[in-house]
Amino acid sequence: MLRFSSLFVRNASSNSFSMPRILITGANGQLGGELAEALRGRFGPDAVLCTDIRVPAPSVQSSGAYFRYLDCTNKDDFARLVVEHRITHIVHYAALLSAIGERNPKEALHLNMRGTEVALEVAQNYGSVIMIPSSIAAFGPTTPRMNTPNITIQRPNTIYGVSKVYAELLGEYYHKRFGVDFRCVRYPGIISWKSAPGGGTTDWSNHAFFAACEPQSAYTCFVRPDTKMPLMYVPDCIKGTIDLMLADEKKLSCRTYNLNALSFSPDDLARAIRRHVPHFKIDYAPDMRQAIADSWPVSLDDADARRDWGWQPQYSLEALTADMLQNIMAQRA
Ligand code: AKB
Repeated sequence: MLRFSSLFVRNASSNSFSMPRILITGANGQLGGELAEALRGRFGPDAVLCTDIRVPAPSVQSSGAYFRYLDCTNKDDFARLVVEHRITHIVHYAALLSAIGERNPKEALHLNMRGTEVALEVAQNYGSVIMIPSSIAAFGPTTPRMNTPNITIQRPNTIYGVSKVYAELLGEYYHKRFGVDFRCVRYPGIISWKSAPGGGTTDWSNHAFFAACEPQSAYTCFVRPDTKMPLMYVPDCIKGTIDLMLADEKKLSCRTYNLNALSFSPDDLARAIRRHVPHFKIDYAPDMRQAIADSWPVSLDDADARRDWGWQPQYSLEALTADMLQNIMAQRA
């Protein structure tokens, strides 16, 4: 049954849409619910269709967005939703992340690669704008680690990283060869309180906050204290995603953009948390995720995103820490 009520009109001459209608795959992950909420706030209650293979996550339910089951590797099912809901924009989040991907490389290979191929095919067939976020995982041990350029060496050594390089290159190929409006941002680790991340190497940055709010206020971190990584608070991530999704195509000098915000280590974060929770304790038991973290950049050069579509993160480590702790405590009260 068609649930969306507002009319979608594509302006063929400018390739713009009077009323975006957005389908999100993998919406039950860390970011889908928050993105859906922000998009509904901007474009109205009918603007967003969340999809996943699992029952709707609490953040998706509380966003109020419509929800449909979708295995994004199934092209017919994907196309049917795009047609029935007159989708103008696809945000393709469904993927197995870095750490969980290493535990299930074949599953990651199928979901991440095939999901990307299907999403691009559907976008081509139905003229949707397609946003496929990439990641710092698309870089590897031979990439320059400080202020990593937008165009540089990309030889990742995780299956997730390989699949993200594939998504970047395939999306750019579909853009050049078939005119698909493909857009991509390389996310750093994202910190959020409404939904937890699942299976990433940057997850320590979220876990530490939730552990700090437990009565014993102690956390055992799976990477070393000095492991500095690129990180970002979720409001900046959502804003950057929407800004690129809606940016005037004429202003885009490329299709894949680095996004930088903060770089900090578990030790830096522990000190920031202790300003609010003085008895917070952290100890360290590095595991296989250390090697992944060591192969990724420390910071990214995002000058292209700043110049082309005005990217500018808002949150400092201090502001993020205060906001995270306040929200987690309020959620538990
Ligand atoms: C991960 O750690 O795998 C993700 C990412 C950086 O893409 N958070």
